[in-house]
Amino acid sequence: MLKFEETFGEKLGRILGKPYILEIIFALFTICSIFTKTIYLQYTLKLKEPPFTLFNDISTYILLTSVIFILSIVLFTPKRFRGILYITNIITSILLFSDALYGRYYGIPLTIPILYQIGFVDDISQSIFSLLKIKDVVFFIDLPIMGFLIFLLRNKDVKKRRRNILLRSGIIISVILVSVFSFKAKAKDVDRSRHAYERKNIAKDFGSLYFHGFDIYDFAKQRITQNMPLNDEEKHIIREFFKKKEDKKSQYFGKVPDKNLIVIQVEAMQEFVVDLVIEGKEVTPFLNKLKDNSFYFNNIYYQTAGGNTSDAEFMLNTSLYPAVTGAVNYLYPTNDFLTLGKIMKDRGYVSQAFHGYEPSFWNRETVYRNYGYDKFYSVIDFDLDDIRGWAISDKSFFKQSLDISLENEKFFSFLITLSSHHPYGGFSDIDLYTGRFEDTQVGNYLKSMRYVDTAIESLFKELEERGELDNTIIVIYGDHSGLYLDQRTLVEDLLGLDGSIIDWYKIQKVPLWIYTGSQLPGRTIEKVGGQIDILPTILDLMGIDHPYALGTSLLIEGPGSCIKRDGTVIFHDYYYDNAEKRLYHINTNNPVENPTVVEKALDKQKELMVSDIILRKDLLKNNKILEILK
Ligand code: GP9
Ligand code: MN
Repeated sequence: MLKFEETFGEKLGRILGKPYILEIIFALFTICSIFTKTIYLQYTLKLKEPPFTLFNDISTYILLTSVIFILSIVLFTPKRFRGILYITNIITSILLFSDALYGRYYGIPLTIPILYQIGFVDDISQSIFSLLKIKDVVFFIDLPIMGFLIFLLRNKDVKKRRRNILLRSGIIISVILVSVFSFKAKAKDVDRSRHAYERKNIAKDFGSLYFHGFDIYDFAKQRITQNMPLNDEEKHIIREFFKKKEDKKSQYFGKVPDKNLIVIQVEAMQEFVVDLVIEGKEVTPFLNKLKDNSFYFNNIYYQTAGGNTSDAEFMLNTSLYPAVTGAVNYLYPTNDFLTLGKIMKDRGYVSQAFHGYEPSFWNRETVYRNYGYDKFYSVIDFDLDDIRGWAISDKSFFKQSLDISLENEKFFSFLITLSSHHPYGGFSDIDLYTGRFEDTQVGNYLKSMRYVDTAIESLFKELEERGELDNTIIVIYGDHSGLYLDQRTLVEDLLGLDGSIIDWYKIQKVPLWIYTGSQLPGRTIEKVGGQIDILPTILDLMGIDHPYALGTSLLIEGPGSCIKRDGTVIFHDYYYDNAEKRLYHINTNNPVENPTVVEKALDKQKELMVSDIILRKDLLKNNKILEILK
C-alpha cells in the first residue's frame, strides 16, 4: 500500500480529531465576535477615548482572555462545542449589552452588588430608549449568522474521534500558562492603585470580561467568609464589648428632635484652618463665626483608612470603623447596616445623599442604595453650570442640592463636597493673599478652604432667605487630611511647629460644627473624639438611640478618646503610638511611662476588632448579632 507523507495540518487533525478545521474556524469566529463586542463596549462606555486602536494593552488582554476561554471549550468539549460556543456567545452578548445600558447611565459595567439591588432597573427602565443606540446591534448581529452556520454544519461532524487526552491537556495548560504569564508581565505596568477607588478602572485596564471575573471572585470571597460561623473568641469579643457599652446620654438628649438635617462632609478640611490668620486675614471667616452659635468640636481626629473619603461617609452613616485594608464600600457593599439614612427615613424624613462626581466612584451608587437612602444624586443629576476642579463647584452643588432637598417637607440631606480636592490648583481667583505661601500647595490649600467657607456661607444665607435656617440642624466636618507628609515642612512653617512628629500627628484633626438652629447657645467642646462619634452625637441631640454605634456622643461630659485605624489611640493628655508601642505626653511630645493609660489604649483597640467582626460576618443582617448577645 502506498503511504503518503502526512502534512502537519493533517497530523494535527488526526490527533485532535476531524474535522478540526471547522471547529477552529467556528471558534475563531466566536473569539472575533466577542472581542469586537468587548472593544465596542470600551468605547461606547467611554472607558476608552477615541482614536480607536486595536492593538493596545487592553485589547491584547481581552483577546488573550477570550482565546483562553474559547480554546479551552474547543479542546475540552469537541463534540458539542458549537452549541456551547454559541450559548457562551449569547450569554456574553446579553451581559455586555446590559453593561452598555447600565454603563451609559452610571459609567461602569454591571456588578454583582448592583444586581443584588434590583432598584437600579427602575432608573434604567425609565430612560431605556435614550440609553439604546443603533450601533448596539453589534452585540447581536452575529448570533443569527452563527445559528445559521450551526444549522448548515449540523451533519458535518465526525461521530468517532480519536482523542489524545494528554496532548489536549498539554495544549490547554500551555495556553493558560503562556496567557497568565504574559498577562502578568503586562499587568505589572498598570497602576493598580487606581482600582482601589474606582472599579471601572479595572475594566479600562483589563477589559470588561476580566472586570466581571474579578467582581464575581470578590463577591464570592466575601460571601464565603460571611457565612462561616463565628469562633468562640470572636463571640467573646462581641459579647464583652456590648456588655460593657454604656447607654449614656448627654444633657442635650432629644433637645432638637424634629428639625430637618443637613450633614456636610467637607473635602480635605483640617482643623487647623479654623481661626487661622494669614497675612492679617482669616482663612475661614464664616466658619469661625459659626462657632459662636453652634457646638464646635476642636479635638476630632480623622479615622479614615483605605477608603479615604468613602470611609468618612461610612463612619458618619454607621458609626463603625473602616476596614483594616481597602475600602468598606468595595469590600462590604451589600452588608446590612443601621445607617443614618435608614434611621431618618423611619422617622418620616426623606433621606438623600448628594455628591457632584461620578456615581461609580468609591462605589457610591451601590452603597447609598444599600444604606437605604431614597436617592443618591451624583454628577449625572446636576446641572453643570459652574465647574471647579473635578466637576461641579461646591457653590452650585449646594444651591442645587438645597433646591432638591427643600422640595420635601422633612428631609435629611447628606452633602459630600468636592471642590477642595487635592492638589488645590483651581483657586487662583480666590481673594486670599497667602504671602510667602503664594503658588505653593499650602497657599493653594488655604485658598480652597476660603472658597469652601464662602460656599458654606452661601448655603446658610439661602436657607435663611427661605426661612428654613432655624428649622435645620447643620452638621459640618472634614473628611480627612488635606496636606500630606510631602508638605510637612511648609505646614510646620505655616503653623509655627518645631518639627516634632507628634506635633504633626496632633494636627491630623478635622473640625466639626453642629448648628442646631437658634435654640442652643454656642459652645466649643474640647473633648477628644473621632469621626465615628459624629453619628451618636447627632442622634443624641435628636433623641434617638443606636444600639450598634461604636462611637459615643461627644456631648456627654467627661474625657474622650479616639482610635485610628492603625491602632494609635489619642487621649486628652496622651498619644499612644501603636507602631512604636510607645506613649507620649501630648503637651511635651515626650515619651512617658504610664501602664494604666497604655492598658486603656489596648482596651480601646478591641473596638477595632468588634467592628471588623461585624463587617466580616455581616452581623447586623437579620439581627445575627442578637443571637450572639443572647
Ligand atoms: C471623589 C471624592 C474624592 O468622589 O470623594 O475622594 P478622595 O480622593 O478624597 O478619597
Ligand atoms: Mn476626600
